[in-house]
Amino acid sequence: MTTVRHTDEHIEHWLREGAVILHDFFTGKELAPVIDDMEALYGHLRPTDPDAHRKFDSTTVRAKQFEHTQDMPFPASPAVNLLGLHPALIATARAALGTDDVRLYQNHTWAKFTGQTDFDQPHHCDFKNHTLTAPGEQAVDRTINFMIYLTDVTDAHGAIHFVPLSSSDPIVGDNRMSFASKTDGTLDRLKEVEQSGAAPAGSVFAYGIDVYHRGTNLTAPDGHRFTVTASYKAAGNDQIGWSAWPRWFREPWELVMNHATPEQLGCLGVPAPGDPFWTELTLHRTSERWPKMDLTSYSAAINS
Ligand SMILES: O=C(O)CCC(=O)C(=O)O
Ligand SMILES: [Fe+2]
Repeated sequence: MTTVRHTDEHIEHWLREGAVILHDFFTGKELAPVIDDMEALYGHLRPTDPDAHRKFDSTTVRAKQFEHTQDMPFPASPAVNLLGLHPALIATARAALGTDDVRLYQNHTWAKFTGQTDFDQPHHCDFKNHTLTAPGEQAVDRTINFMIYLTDVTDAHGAIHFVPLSSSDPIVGDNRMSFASKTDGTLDRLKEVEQSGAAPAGSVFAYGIDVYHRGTNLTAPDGHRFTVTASYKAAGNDQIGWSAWPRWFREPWELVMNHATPEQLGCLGVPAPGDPFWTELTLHRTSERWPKMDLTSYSAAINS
């Protein structure tokens, strides 16, 4: 298994266009336990009515779109908890952001079922709930947001639609409203040039918070779309936020803490082996908190 699964062309494309599809990023073997986890988390929520996809309740659309999302840690197996921290994703985030010191600041699972609601969205940029200002211009100020496809995502399975920057710039220019305006024609013009992010399971759609995109509806009868979203920023980029990981301390963090490598934990803000944070006392207190966490490399770095 190689750690680097992106090419220089992928990174150049992402930097230039703000979005790129990475095909065949994860293997079926890697996804299988994650799909089992998703079934355990969401499978029972599948609509039972075979005609459900014809009976949307249009009054509750927006809230219902997000009904089956959860933030890490997920009460399932380590597989789904560690997918967004896969070393190959970390490598792609590092290359895209131009720094080795990256942080995972958002990680959620999302199950969408045909008929659950109408998943159609207007074109928008995600910076609205990732920062209080606007997307930064330098690579290090940007974020890379990975949507990992656990299931085949065709247009009938609600593929994300997006507008590469070279197509949106002539339409919006310097303006970057979170939601494209319906009244001045911007929304329609973006839709005219949008591309589909449809791709098979194992693909990853990588985009930035400055890219116009929208969710689309699932129309395949009995269809479902399972995704994991993992978003990275450069360490020290305090503008960007979503999750404060320790906030949900009652959730099953042992699924992450007992199974993640120091590299993966570093993406959650845990200091690397050799960092002055690690002393005999902090090691002792951490092992008291997480008795099954492997602290060997942290302790070895103190004693070396
Ligand atoms: O799930 C999708 O395809 C896109 C959803 C989206 O863009 C959003 O909720 O911000
Ligand atoms: Fe979005």
